[in-house]
Amino acid sequence: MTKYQWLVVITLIGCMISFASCNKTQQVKVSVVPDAEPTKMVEQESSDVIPVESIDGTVDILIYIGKTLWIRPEDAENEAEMTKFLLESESIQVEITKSKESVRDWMLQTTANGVVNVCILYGILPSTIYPSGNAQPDGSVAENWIETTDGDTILNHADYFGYNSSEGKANERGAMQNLMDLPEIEINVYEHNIDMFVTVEGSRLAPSMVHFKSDRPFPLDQLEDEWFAERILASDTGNPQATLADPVIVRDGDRGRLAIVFHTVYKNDPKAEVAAQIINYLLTQ
Ligand SMILES: [Ca+2]
Ligand SMILES: [Ca+2]
Ligand SMILES: [Ca+2]
Repeated sequence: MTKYQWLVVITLIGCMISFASCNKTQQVKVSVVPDAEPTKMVEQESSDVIPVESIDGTVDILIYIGKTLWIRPEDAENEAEMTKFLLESESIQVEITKSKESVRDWMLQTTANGVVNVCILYGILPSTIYPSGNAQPDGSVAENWIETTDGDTILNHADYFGYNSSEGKANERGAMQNLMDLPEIEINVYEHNIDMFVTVEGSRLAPSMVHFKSDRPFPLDQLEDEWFAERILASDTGNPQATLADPVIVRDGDRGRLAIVFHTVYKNDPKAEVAAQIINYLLTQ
């Protein structure tokens, strides 16, 4: 064969190989998840939840119930369903997930997207957004999420925000300290049943608020730098001049927020109603 013929043969073989391998990947994709990225498919298969979830940046509110503490999983699921129902009646897009990977993917898509997003947790911080044992004190997915002027908000129910991770080592006090960049801030873990009296603002903003006993109220007197209490719904005094508050929305200047809502041990608080009322407030700011 001439040099030219050899070239043609080699090119033809090359085309056949690339065509065959291309077909092969496409077949695999179609048989599992039609429009997912290959890397995503692997994660979804290894996850213990629903194989396909339609959670993307168009979802306003994401509720994570994969693991919970100080609230039974079935109770968290009921509260989550009720929260979703209440918000959807206001045309707010809400999804519930048990997948910590979905929480991470959604956070990455909703970081600095110009919209207020809220992530609801029940006493467990997914390790996908804040690596367990405080392995990433700065720059975690969750920290980046609350550092933009979107005003994105992590709303935590039940156990101490961030104290426990979805797996691996507990974060204890470190998570809240690192996420807020306030190295000293801590919630008193030795006291329980602290009376929280509804403030005027609390009953206006969340009509479902009633007097209750908090187990981990937020220490208002430890806020520093640009962090401030944006809304105090209940406090140890019943007015905004207080040292402890729950529920409370705290905000980092004009950036993101944390909302502590019923930090209580296995108590039947109106979590869903108050969360929905707070979110209605946040989304109209
Ligand atoms: Ca956002
Ligand atoms: Ca940090
Ligand atoms: Ca920071």
